[in-house]
Order: sequence, then C-alpha cells, then structure tokens
Amino acid sequence: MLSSVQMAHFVATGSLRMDAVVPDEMNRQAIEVLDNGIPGVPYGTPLSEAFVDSEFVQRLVQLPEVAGAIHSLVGPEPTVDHHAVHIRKAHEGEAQNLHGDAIIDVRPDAFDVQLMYYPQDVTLEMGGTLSVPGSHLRRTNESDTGRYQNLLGQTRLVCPAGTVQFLHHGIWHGGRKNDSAIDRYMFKIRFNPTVRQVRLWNLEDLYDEDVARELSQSFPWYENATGRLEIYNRVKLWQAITGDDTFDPDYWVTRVSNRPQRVVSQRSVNPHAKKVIA
Ligand SMILES: O=C(O)CCC(=O)C(=O)O
Repeated sequence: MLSSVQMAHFVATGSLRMDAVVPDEMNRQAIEVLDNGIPGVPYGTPLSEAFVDSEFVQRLVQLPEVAGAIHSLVGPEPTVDHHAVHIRKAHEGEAQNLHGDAIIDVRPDAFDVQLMYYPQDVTLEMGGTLSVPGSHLRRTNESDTGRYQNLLGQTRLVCPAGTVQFLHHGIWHGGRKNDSAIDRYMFKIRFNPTVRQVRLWNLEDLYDEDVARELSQSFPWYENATGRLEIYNRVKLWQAITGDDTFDPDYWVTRVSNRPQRVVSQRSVNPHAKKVIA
C-alpha cells in the first residue's frame, strides 16, 4: 500500500513514480511481448478478469508494489478503461503535443489513474513522457493545451528500466521526441475505480507533517491568482479521499463554502412580513 505522504504527493502533483519496481527478468521479456501486442480488453472489464491472454500483464499488475499502488489509488477491483503500447521510434523527429487524457472532467472527488510502465532505461534523448506537475486539476479539454510548448517546472521522464508511474487522468503530458537510436517503449493501462476512493491506503502517517508539506507545494508555472485555485481543488480532493473536511490549511475552502444558515433571533428576513422568525 502507498503511504499517506505518497498519496499526498499524488494529490499535489498528479503523479507518482516508482523506480525499477519491475524485475529485470520481466523487463528483458517485455520488448518482445509489447512488439507482439497486448490483446484488447473490453471497456469496463474488472481487472481480475482482464488480460486473460496476457500472462505478462497479469504478472505486472500483481507485483506487490504495483498492486498496492493500484489499490491505494483506485481501490479493489478497478475496471480497465483501455490499454495501449506506445513506441516512440528512434530518430522519429516528432513530439506528441501536450494533452490530458480526458475531456473536461469535473469530478471533484474521484479520479482514474493511468499506469505507465517503462521496460528500458529511458534517457533524456529517448523522449520519456513529459508531464506538468500540478496540472491535473485544471479543467482543460483534452488536446487544447497542445499549443503550449514548454512550461516552467515540467518534467521529462528519465528513469531506470522497470519504472512504473501512475498519472492522474487530468495531468498534462505527452511523449517527447526520440532523438536517440533506440526505440522507446511504454505500456499504459487506464483504471476506473468501482468504489468510493476514500482511505484506501496505509493510513499510519495520515497526520505526518510531510503530508501537509506535500500538499502545500506550489509549481513555477502557476499564476499568482489562478494558481490558488489549484490549491483549492487539491484541498477539496484531499478532503474527499480522507473523508476529513476539516483539512484546510489556509482556509480557502472554508471561506468560499461559508454560507451560514442560522438566522439571528427576533429578526425578520422580510421586514414587511407579519410573522417574525425566531
Ligand atoms: O508515449 C508517451 O510517453 C506518452 C503517451 C501518451 O501521452 C498517452 O498515452 O496518452
């Protein structure tokens, strides 16, 4: 299971990276398996019933660290939305535009995750996935961010073989241009939760100060004013997944949800009405 600090990192940044969690023996097999293609899975198939024709993928999602992260993020028995093998060809000369893998998705208290598995060492030249930390809760429509070329604070994945990262469905990302002489492989599965995503991880460190530290990060591309909305959305998401709506360090959520209902005694709401509200 993930820790609360790791969950807070995911809620703040929109991603969680686990370096070299897939054993070398599987990484060595992976390129051939991915080249042969992974058989399709109908939308909405429960994970335990999916990939019946791909023993490799079953092993991948059952690795303890991977299974623990899936459970922590989307809960038991998620369904498979879709999967894909992404190969960025050696010297292919093109990058993918920045995009989110969703139309405007207004769910404040639920999210899908995308598992991305990299079977090889990925160098900067190989065009590892670019992502923009903290962009996942900004409501944009799929490829509308494609006109942005570079944002302050963006990251380009450089990682050892066997790395798995989990991305929030809304994060702005894209495959980079592969300037190397080696084809770069990535296998992706998107998971949909089937339970309410509340307290699904290891809660021992729920009130650790590193949780608050993760949740309070800002990112260099945030605007002074609009950037605050990201913190607001992040606090709402943390409240939802912890079931604790008292978490609100700077009181931004508290302020905008303050709608008192108590009417002061002996004051009429309508001064012309005969009946006085007590
Ligand atoms: O190939 C990559 O690194 C990224 C692929 C991608 O953006 C996607 O699957 O949506």
